[in-house]
Amino acid sequence: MQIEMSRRKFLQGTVAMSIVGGSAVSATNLLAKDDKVEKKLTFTTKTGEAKELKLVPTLCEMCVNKCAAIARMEDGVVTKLDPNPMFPKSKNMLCPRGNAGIQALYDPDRLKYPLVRIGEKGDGKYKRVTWDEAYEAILNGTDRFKGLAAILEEEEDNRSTIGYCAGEGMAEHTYKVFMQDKLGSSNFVNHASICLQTTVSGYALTIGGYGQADLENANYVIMAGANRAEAIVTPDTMDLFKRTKGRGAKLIVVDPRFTNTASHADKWLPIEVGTDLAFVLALTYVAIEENIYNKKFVELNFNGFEEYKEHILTSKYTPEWAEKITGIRASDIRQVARDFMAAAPRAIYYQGRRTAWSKQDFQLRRAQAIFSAMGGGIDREGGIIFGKKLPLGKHNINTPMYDNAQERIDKKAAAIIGGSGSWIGWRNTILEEKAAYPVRSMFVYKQNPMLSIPNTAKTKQLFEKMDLVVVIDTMPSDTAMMADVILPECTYLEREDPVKSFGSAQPAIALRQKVIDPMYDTKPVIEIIRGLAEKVSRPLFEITKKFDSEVQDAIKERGEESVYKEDGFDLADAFRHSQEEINKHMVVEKYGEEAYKTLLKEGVYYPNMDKFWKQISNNEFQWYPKKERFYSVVEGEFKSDVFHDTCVDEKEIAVLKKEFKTPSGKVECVLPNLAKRGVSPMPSWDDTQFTQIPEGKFKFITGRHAQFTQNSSSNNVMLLELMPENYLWINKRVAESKGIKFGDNVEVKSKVGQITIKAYPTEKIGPNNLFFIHGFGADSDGLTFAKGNGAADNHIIEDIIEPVFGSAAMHETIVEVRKV
Ligand SMILES: Nc1nc2c(c(=O)[nH]1)N[C@H]1C(S)=C(S)[C@@H](COP(=O)(O)OP(=O)(O)OC[C@H]3O[C@@H](n4cnc5c(=O)[nH]c(N)nc54)[C@H](O)[C@@H]3O)O[C@H]1N2
Ligand SMILES: Nc1nc2c(c(=O)[nH]1)N[C@H]1C(S)=C(S)[C@@H](COP(=O)(O)OP(=O)(O)OC[C@H]3O[C@@H](n4cnc5c(=O)[nH]c(N)nc54)[C@H](O)[C@@H]3O)O[C@H]1N2
Ligand code: SF4
Ligand SMILES: [Mo]
Repeated sequence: MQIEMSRRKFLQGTVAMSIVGGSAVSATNLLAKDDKVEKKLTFTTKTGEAKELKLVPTLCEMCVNKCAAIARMEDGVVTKLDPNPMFPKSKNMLCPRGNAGIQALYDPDRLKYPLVRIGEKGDGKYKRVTWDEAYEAILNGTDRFKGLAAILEEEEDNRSTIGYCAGEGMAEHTYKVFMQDKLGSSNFVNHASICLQTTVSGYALTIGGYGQADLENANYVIMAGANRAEAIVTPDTMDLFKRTKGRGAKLIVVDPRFTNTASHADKWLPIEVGTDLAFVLALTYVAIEENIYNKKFVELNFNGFEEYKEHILTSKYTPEWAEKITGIRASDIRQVARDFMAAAPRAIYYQGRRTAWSKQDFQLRRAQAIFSAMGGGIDREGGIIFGKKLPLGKHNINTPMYDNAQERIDKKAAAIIGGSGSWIGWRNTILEEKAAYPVRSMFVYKQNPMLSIPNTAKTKQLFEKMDLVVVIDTMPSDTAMMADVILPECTYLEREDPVKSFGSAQPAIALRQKVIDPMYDTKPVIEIIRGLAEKVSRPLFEITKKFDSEVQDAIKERGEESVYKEDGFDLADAFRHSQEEINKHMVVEKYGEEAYKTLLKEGVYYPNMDKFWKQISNNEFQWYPKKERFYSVVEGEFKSDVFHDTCVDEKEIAVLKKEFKTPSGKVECVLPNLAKRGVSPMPSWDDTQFTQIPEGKFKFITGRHAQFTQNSSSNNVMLLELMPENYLWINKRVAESKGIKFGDNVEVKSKVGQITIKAYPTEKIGPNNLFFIHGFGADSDGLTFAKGNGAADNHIIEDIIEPVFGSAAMHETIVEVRKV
């Protein structure tokens, strides 16, 4: 109650007021006061009355989309964020979270200084230290924990003993360069295996790339389990609703919940959770049986279609068969298949985004890709397109070789483990002591695994087991509370990040520039790493010298200094240049000085922007004239070599395609190499991989809300005012039968945990499922506004993995519910 009141008071003022309010209401042991900052906090201003006004183009980092924004600075305070109309990806849009990005900067609970643990792990007791003291603690430990030097000495220079993870972000690569290329660890996990690994890989192996759904030009869209109205993805969200509003495109939504996207659809098909594969196989059956697919396109572009056709027909994947599994009427399935093919090639089975659903997810994505391609809507207007990516200049790195570093530990966790691994498989391999060697340290950058990986109890155990945990974050997250050393990064508005090229039919380069100097004692990750590299480089090289016979031989031949410098063991050499210098070099090398100037001024650059870009009406723009866009075919063969902004490492996809020998330019119906790994070479339904729901229980599902980003924005008071906590969606009749009313406290329990949450009885979910929004229920004492709001789903979601890529299967957990 206390918090509720202060929250309201907090929001009464202007943005600048909220800075003042923020300092008044925050008081935890993490939030020691800083005199210099206090002076800044007494500053008040109102938009429009400032002496000095500065507009700085930047890129939003409130979620993965990276919309272009313009920050308004008034007398040194960021007072507003507006959309930047120059960027074709975000199309002059900033969502509510983008607007509230200002509060990421002025959040009173922000991490302000480097901190070193002085209490027990998890109890939140930290000491403020200087950056050098923090680096010293990482290198040599304290009386509470071990440092890198001792760990690497004991592990005889096996660099892979230092595990590391990262959330999606523009500087993820910089961090990876340090941890992997320079420090030498192979043990990396990131968001792919808890997000989009199955769909990106499924599409890459089937049609050559994940591509982009050209929703702006499609006439028929099947959106199954993708919630574009609430889980915002640019430009898809804007393109889709621009078309569906004017009824220019027909939208079919398949989702066990009546989402806001479903409310904009022509048809909502509620589906039994985990059965989409049966739905798609039946759509394929209808298209084949009724001979309504695009034969010319299939003939030109498919490999193995006859075999697939045979497989679909002999397996009898009929709509009647699928009805029993999916709960969707056979007549609806027939209608959707017919309408889809009638609208094709301007018809798309949307690829999906967070596809960490069920054990059959990879085959589902393959089946979707094949069905979509059967309409011919690949690499042409209104289909799935590959477009173009504008190249950037190169920035070379001198990478050392460590003879004793071993390969990653989770290779056996699933059939195909790529460079970003299986988060759950990796964690469980360590906990079950199945790894070939111990992983003893964990570096965490911009990720909150305590709340984002299924089965929080196990993630906690992982951090407890580690000798050294280092967390680089902007907020005292639940994960930061498990750290030995916390390194505070400044927020995105306080730094320039690596320049980025965004591929699409309308490609562009965009730059996140620094809007305001870093507040408190925070810095960008590149500077954090530079300092750490300078500190640890020599002492860790001493350990390599001791255990690495290759290095010993090289030293005998060429002398120590030559090996240290020339072979890349100087870990700081990759970070000598500032981010600004690197960005300038990467743009100027390819496009010249003028292009770089345009990029600084507008935040966006693409060739011919000055000629192509036009404002058409108040909120309508042209980025590229239609004939200048990059669609590569109208008829004939397609090219699928171009990668998209999928936040999965492009190199990894290239390795995958090579490994599975998918000749570029063909739709691959059959992948014989999959069989060698025990995976079906063609999409087929496997009953044994389907989780039945026992009587009286429910299958739990998870998902997003338009105003929050995963676990990133849970302390943002601007957003919390819109929705302070999450509620359990429970079918109205089920709730009635259990005597559960709106707002009642209920307990939801699974095999791995239990949570308490308030109930929201609704018709928008069927009787077999329960749902609540992901991203609530934080437990960190440092988060004044987020702590204890609603419940965290990963406390109850089981750590079940999808067997092909080791992705999380987040919708396979059986739960029970009772009123408490
Ligand atoms: N506002 C907002 N926007 C975001 C994000 C955010 O956190 N907040 N996050 C970004 C990120 S990282 C991602 S990956 C994307 C996620 O984008 P989406 O994948 O579109 O969104 P989700 O809400 O995670 O899940 C989609 C839907 O799957 C449904 N579903 C569950 N089980 C099944 C099933 O078996 N079959 C079918 N057909 N549907 C099922 C759920 O009810 C849910 O509505 O959003 C991005 N955009
Ligand atoms: N149950 C369930 N689990 C899920 C999902 C779900 O829907 N349900 N969604 C899944 C999906 S799609 C994804 S992508 C993942 C996302 O999971 P994560 O990759 O863990 O991402 P977030 O939860 O957004 O947490 C990001 C962390 O980075 C910090 N941060 C934000 N900005 C910065 C910055 O500029 N610098 C630094 N250093 N830190 C910063 C935030 O404070 C936060 O602690 O979660 C997955 N897990
Ligand atoms: S969708 Fe919203 S939160 Fe995500 S980058 Fe764009 S404005 Fe920011
Ligand atoms: Mo995601």
